[in-house]
Amino acid sequence: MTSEKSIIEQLLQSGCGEFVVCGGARNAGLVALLEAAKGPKVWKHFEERGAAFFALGRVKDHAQPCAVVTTSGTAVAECLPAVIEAFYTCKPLIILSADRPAEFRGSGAPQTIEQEEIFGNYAARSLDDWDGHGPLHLNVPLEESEITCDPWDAHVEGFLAERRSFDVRSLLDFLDNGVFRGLIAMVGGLEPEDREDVFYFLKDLGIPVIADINSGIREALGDLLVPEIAFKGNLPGRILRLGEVPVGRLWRDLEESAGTEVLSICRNGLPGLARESKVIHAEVGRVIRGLGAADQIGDVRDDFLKARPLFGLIDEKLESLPDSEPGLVSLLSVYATTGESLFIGNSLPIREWNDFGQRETPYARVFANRGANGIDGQLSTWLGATAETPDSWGVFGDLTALYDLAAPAMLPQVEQKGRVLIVINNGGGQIFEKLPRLANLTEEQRAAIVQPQEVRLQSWAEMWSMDYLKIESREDFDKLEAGDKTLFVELIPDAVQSDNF
Ligand SMILES: Cc1ncc(C[n+]2csc(CCOP(=O)(O)OP(=O)(O)O)c2C)c(N)n1
Repeated sequence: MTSEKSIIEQLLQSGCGEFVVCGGARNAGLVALLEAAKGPKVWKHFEERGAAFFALGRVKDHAQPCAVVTTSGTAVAECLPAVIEAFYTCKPLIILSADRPAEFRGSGAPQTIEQEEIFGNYAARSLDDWDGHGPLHLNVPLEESEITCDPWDAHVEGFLAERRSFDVRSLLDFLDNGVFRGLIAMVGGLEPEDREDVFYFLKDLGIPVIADINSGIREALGDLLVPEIAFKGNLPGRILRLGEVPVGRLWRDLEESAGTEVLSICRNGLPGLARESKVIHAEVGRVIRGLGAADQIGDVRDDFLKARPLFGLIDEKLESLPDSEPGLVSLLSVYATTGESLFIGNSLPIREWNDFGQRETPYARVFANRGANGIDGQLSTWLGATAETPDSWGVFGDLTALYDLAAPAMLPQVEQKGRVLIVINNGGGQIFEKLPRLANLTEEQRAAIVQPQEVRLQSWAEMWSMDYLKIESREDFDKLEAGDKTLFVELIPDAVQSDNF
């Protein structure tokens, strides 16, 4: 038991105060010790993939490390998707895996796999090599000795990730000569602590802004906000990207638009484009503070003049097709302002919220999982990120929800008051129906990509003791009322209206 205890103590000293423990014999000593410890918070889950995403959600919530504790074998491998997501979003997710003793390696003995480097370059492999800006994997070979442990006081130290150094010169240059060809900002997902700095910076610059819902500042931007569609085929000379890679189509089109210079300021230091562009690798808020006051640049190409009327056209369309998917998402965006937090799972709902969501009332807290754009583990991440937050709203596509069907197993451990889980059940991966590239495929070929499905999810809601509401039209929203138990809303858009939209 001494090696188990010392490894847990090292994690506590590194600022890890929460653990998600999964069942197994090899890790039973670690689990028993954590259960007996006074101090750390311990969550329990039977399914390691969901557990790792839930732990990632905990990291998102309080910006402190959280560890998943697994047994040996494929249990460790189940954590890979969450580790990858944590890598691209620089989150201190820790995987503590029990392994069989060294002499078992390569033996093919039961539940013995090659665990040591299983996460490749995605995770640091010792506390000494870990800077706190991404995942850490501690793989501990353990004997299966008898377990005895008494209650013990475990002290959790504060967590501090290493500070990155950066140079603001490239940002200064970017905001200086050359802006006469137009400068706009594209704001992707932002960390909560970066939002205020970004908001005031953009106000000072006075430039047009395309902001994703998970930036957390979209609705506060007022007149600076412009719809992405205004720039299709009409790109400015420069784009300043702040935060995570923007979700919309326009960013992808930039790949082919060498005439537009791009500067990204982001935590993971990755350009998000395969073509030439510049990057400042640091926390966005710190870079902006490092710049000091920013001079007004304004709208040098009259983009506001051209872009703003488009909002009016969008609103007219929403009025005329109220039960289309955009119509229902638009109304949902109004109802969701009553929540304490909002999580949007996959690409299409994020794009729809960006384009059609209400633009007046900021949401209290907004989250998404956009590091690797996976549709896996989304519900689990949401539950982790809002485990202690009442009135939490989460919005997901149907395939995204079907991917994480066991996630509600965590509901009894998390805050359920006012919780609203919304699945937009449009019968498969409708994002692919919008890809021009697929327009010439046969029905069968398209079906293999869209994966249409016809399941209704009411019985899933019953299985996990959630309340259930089906919304098929604007009027059905009158019945939407959150209670003490999680409310599951199955939102089924009118397919014909959606097509017309
Ligand atoms: C793990 C994973 N597998 C596959 C994909 C590719 N993918 C992106 S969106 C999508 C469809 C999502 O469908 P749904 O959740 O129903 O949302 P919709 O597009 O209909 O809003 C798929 C399969 C992915 N991003 N992640």
